[in-house]
Amino acid sequence: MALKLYFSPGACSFVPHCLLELAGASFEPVMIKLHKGEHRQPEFKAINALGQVPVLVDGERVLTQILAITVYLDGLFPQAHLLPTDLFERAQVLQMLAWMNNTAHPTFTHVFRPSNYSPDAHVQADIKAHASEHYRAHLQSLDAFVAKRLERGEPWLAGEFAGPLDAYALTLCRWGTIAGLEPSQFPALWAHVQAVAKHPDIARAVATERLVLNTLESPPKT
Ligand SMILES: N[C@@H](CCC(=O)N[C@@H](CS)C(=O)NCC(=O)O)C(=O)O
Repeated sequence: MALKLYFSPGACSFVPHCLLELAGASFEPVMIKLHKGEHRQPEFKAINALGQVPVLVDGERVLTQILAITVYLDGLFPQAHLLPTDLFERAQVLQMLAWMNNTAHPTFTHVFRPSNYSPDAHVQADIKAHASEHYRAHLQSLDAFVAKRLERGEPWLAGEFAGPLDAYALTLCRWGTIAGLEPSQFPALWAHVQAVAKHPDIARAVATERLVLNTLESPPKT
């Protein structure tokens, strides 16, 4: 199997990166440096016209979007239990994954890259301030979600097996620190993120991407 993952350290591509590690997949990680604009180069745009990571390549097949990649990897590696097999539980995990991907994530993009939304520096400052408050509220919701899920006595957000929700929770919490949000204000989330980073498979992805969980303690790596 010739799997390739186009990723950028610290970006949302961390989620499929963790899934590949959790699945024990043999894959080639291909680093795209977003801060150097490599995602806007014609070579990369020929692979993903949207100019975004992650991109999963399986031989001749090219797949983008974290939700789609998650479902695909779950099908390729059923032994890894990346998604629950019970239909309703599976839909619930995808429901939360969709919220992370289509609500929390784009809010952070407004904080991190307000220039995507206006060329005017004053407007950008307003966008950033407003989105930061929204992002704090999203992390509070995520904190409540984590606390509720872990109340069930299972170690990971989908139950017995670590998966996409755990990896995305780590990413969103880490991005919070880039937005200036001290992670200890989200106690259940922050405790879980630290446990997620210690999962032996996820720890490999953390090491490859050289991620610091709380960037307020050292310079951010985006
Ligand atoms: N909904 C997309 C989001 C992808 C995305 O926003 N990727 C970011 C990195 S976290 C990116 O490549 N940004 C570069 C850009 O949009 O210019 C997915 O699930 O893959």
